[in-house]
Amino acid sequence: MKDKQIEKLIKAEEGRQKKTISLIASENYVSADVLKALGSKFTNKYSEGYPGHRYYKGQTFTDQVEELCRSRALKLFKLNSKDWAVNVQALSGSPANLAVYLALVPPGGKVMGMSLDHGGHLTHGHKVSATGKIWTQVPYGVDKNTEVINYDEIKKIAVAEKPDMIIAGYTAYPRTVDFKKFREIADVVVHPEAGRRTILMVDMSHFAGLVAGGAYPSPFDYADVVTTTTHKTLRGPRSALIFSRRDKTKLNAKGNPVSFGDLIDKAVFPGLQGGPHMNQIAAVAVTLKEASTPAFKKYAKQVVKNAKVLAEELKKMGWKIISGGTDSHLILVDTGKISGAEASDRLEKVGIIVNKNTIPNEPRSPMDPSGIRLGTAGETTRGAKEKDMVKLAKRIDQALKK
Ligand code: DSN
Repeated sequence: MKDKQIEKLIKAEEGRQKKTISLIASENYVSADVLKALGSKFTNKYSEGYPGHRYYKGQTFTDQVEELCRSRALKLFKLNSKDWAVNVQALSGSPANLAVYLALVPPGGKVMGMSLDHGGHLTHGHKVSATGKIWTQVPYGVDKNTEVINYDEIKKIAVAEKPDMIIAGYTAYPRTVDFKKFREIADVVVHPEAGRRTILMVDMSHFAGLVAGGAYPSPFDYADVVTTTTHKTLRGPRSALIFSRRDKTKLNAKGNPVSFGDLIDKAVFPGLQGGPHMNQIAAVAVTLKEASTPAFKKYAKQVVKNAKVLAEELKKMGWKIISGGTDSHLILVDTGKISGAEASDRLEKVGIIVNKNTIPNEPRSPMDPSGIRLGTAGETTRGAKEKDMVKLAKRIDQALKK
């Protein structure tokens, strides 16, 4: 590289990644092919619009890349293009969620999402996010005693509040989600004025790779809309996908039905974004092909096995694991006498990178919370197995107890 300052920083970051263990649940290590696509000359191209309907000329290959990305996305999750639409242009998870609400929920409408301290995401209607300013969050949480989702409680809130949309799928919830129960809850809430029931959106950003690999329940049989980032368990570049059922429609100003997919496409572009990042879309396409291999299935299963062992080992050492364990790649640890901030500092000093995290009914603040979140997606990519998790638990315990 001619720019020696940036070259030096890239090398330094490569060295940092090599020398440390990342247990950040939303991180992973992409393949050389994904990096190659990201660094490709598709970055030079402006492609506002969608395949076949662009504003600038020169789109022969961008159209092919975007079509391939869409068809691979549908195929990976066993979806039929007659029944499902997919948008691959959202730049990342937050704009993807924002686009869905812009498309489907009127300003001021209610989005029912899990509160931040219980494991929900900022874009599930938290007040500091645009999603909590434009729309009204109806928060729900986990059960006080079991720390898992209590579907009866959620139903009660939904019936009382009549949200326009219910969001399932979280950022710091380690357990599986019963999407069928969420569907039943959404179906109970009727909006006669709109001629439909409450929309069910699943944000599967954290566990998309596990769904692809058959290691976590799929939301597609029950959700109307599914959003996901592509860089967590799915192991791709930073980007997002938005899936929507073609038979779901909303009436436009003239009273004609418009499909969710068309409304979402319009909300992404021109509603929120300009030109899509075609190099990113090419890299997502590479990711989706990689995730459809038998090796990826094995990987996804190993991610969950590793997380279960790590959680069990930490439990044996006396650490309180929120909800008592995990069914996914993610573990939430109550760090007890020390704060999550102190715990993450101590772990960084011994080369283990984690994030501080709120725990359900957080008594402290998000900047200085009571827990840490651990994830096994990255280390499993690097080949870690159960025995490595036993060793890792010991290192974590030593750093936190000293
Ligand atoms: N920052 C991501 C995570 O860590 O879960 C979500 O936006």
